[in-house]
Amino acid sequence: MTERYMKVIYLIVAIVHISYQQQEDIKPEVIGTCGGRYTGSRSGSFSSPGFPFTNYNTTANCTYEVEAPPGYLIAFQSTYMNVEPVVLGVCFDFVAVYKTGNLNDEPEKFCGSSSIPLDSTTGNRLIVIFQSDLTFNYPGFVVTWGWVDPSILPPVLECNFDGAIPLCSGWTQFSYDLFDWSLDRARQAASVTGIQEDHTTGTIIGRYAYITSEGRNLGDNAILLSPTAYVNDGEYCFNVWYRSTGDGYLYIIKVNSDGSAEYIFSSSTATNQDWRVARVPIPQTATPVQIAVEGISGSNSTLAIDDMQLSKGPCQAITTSTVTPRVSVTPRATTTQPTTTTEILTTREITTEEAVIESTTLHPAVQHVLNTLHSMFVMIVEWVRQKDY
Ligand SMILES: [Ca+2]
Ligand SMILES: [Ca+2]
Repeated sequence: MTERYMKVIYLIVAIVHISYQQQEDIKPEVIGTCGGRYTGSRSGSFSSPGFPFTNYNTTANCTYEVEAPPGYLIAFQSTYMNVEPVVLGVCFDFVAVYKTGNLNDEPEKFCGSSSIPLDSTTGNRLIVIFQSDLTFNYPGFVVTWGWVDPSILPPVLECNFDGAIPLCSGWTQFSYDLFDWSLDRARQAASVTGIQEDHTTGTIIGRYAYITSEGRNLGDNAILLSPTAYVNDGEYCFNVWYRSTGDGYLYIIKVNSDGSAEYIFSSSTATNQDWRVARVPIPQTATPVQIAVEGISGSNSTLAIDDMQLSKGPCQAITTSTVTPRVSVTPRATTTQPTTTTEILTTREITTEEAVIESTTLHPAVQHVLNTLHSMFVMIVEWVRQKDY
């Protein structure tokens, strides 16, 4: 038997195996209906007509509506998806998801076997519309949902942007900066950032946070602020993966409980095709701290971040077979002078030249942001403190 012949046999076996698996796939125990309104229970599922016993019918047009009390959000995802596959970019049968609960907004459409990833509504209402055309009926879909009260979620010190709610509990878009980080799935963000996959999952479904210089002025800043963290029981380490092009900046700032801000990491070197990790030691302190991740727009720049984490213990080096240069970071002027040495590491081989972070010569616009930023932190920390009393 030739190698080529073997390959054909192997392919046939593989295809038969895959078809068998598809026939035998386990369907959730949900009885399908054409539409429905769900208001009374905290969680549930709905499914296409005929499910799980028969394929859905032709010309179905079914509206499913979930409503939670005001202030709640609705987390949802598909737990089964087998609808007529996309042909030449068109979903002839489809599941349309209206995250805003408003039929005037553009829905996200799903068909074939591409599942609806874990997501959440923007308000207390979810609308899903299922439509089939005149031909080719398939088993259908199941969507599972649950109410979320964002006000009672405990703050977390790590964030990969991949939960139902992209910005993790306790993290905030700082109010006194000039714009916000965008939080999108890679498949949406890629058209502006060119970054096709997130760091967490390495897929187009995964989310990351990003800024670009498009429509921004040089030096415009966007800040994500962590929840209050207690680092009084030893040294901690803050990690963030980042990827950048052009002339923007990434800064990591430790905000102390007295309102002072220390710039503890800076990067102005484009990583281009690499996700790189910044690992920044957070020394033990008696009073709580917050970590701010600040992106500054250049004249033509993109900056993405993913997998932020504040964890107990000293910063670990990544074990690689390649050189992992240590780089001293010169903090920006006008701030408290930390004596932190930050390790910039990459998982693939890099030259020392690539990894060197230059002490930054700042554009006047950037300098202006810096000069005002410290007082902004004092303001916000004071505000948070007053709110606590
Ligand atoms: Ca069809
Ligand atoms: Ca992610």
